[in-house]
Amino acid sequence: MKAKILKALKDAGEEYVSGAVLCEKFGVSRQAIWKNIVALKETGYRIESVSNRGYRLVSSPDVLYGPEIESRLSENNICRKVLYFEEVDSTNIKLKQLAEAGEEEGLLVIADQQTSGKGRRGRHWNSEKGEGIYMSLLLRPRISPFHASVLVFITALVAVETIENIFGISAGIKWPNDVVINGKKICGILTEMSAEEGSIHYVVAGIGINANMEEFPEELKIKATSLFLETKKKTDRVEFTAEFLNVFDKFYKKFLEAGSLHPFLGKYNAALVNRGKEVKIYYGMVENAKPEEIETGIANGIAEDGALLVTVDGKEKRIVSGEVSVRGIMDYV
Ligand code: BT5
Repeated sequence: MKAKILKALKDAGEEYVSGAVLCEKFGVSRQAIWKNIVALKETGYRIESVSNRGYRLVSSPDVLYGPEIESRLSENNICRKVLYFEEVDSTNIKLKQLAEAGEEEGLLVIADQQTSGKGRRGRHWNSEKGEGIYMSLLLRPRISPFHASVLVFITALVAVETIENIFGISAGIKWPNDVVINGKKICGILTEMSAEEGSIHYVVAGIGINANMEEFPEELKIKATSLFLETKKKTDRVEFTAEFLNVFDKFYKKFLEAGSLHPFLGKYNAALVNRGKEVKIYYGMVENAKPEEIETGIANGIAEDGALLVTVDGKEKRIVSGEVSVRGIMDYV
């Protein structure tokens, strides 16, 4: 109901919307409308109420408030509910608990801060309070678990498209899961799956976006950037999240319909920052790698299963994500 009322007030812009109109529109009592307005005000929305005229939205807070995000989603969006937390250990952990408890597909957990944000292979994701977007979406696709790993590529493309739609700038992708601008990481993706005997219980798609950070801790400065540092504009995090989910909805449905990554290959390869460039493939840890653990080749793009195709000594090799790390010849990208 809060989402519906917010949407009605937003649609009205500077105009007042009368309580009677809201009652009739949503089939509830004046009392119910009033209660929801009070709750919205407590969350930080400034809503003016004038007798005989009704309600008018004056300003919205910079809070990733669930109903506000829901009010901006396209019809029948795969995301059907947004659960906001001021602080969680990790949105992926939180959502996995909810998925295990039987939550249906389409729940988004979003937080203002993570105390143990997770990267891949036990790495840490820096999650400053109030500045980034940390969210996880619950999916239960009826596809083979072998196919699910490609969701990370689709999610990366969604981030690229959202940045383009909102800021008009082109981000790139560093295979497999990093979205980068000017050689620095702006968004990281961690998809986690629970499956058995050829069927998927669930996939948790976790996305971290560096939105409004003005600086990063020393150890991240050389490889991390934010939308603010790149555009000098503050991101409206609610707007970004809703746009992300609207693009995700389109791409995800297209992927399920096609049953493969095929419709996205061109887009992904066009965004791939290492394409046609020399890369180093690390078969062990990147740090302190022994020479025999490193190969050098030219990255050609990804195949339909998401493998990176790299020409090494004249032969094309398939590099599978999760097994190796790929770096540019000089530095991170
Ligand atoms: C990732 O791992 O890039 C996946 C990050 C996923 C984060 C989201 S936030 C919402 C959801 N809930 C979670 O708990 N996680 C997901 P990986 O490719 O392993 O990269 C991790 C590395 O990136 C770290 O070792 C750092 O070097 C670097 N890093 C950490 N925080 C960063 C940040 N905010 N921006 C850019 N780089 C960062």
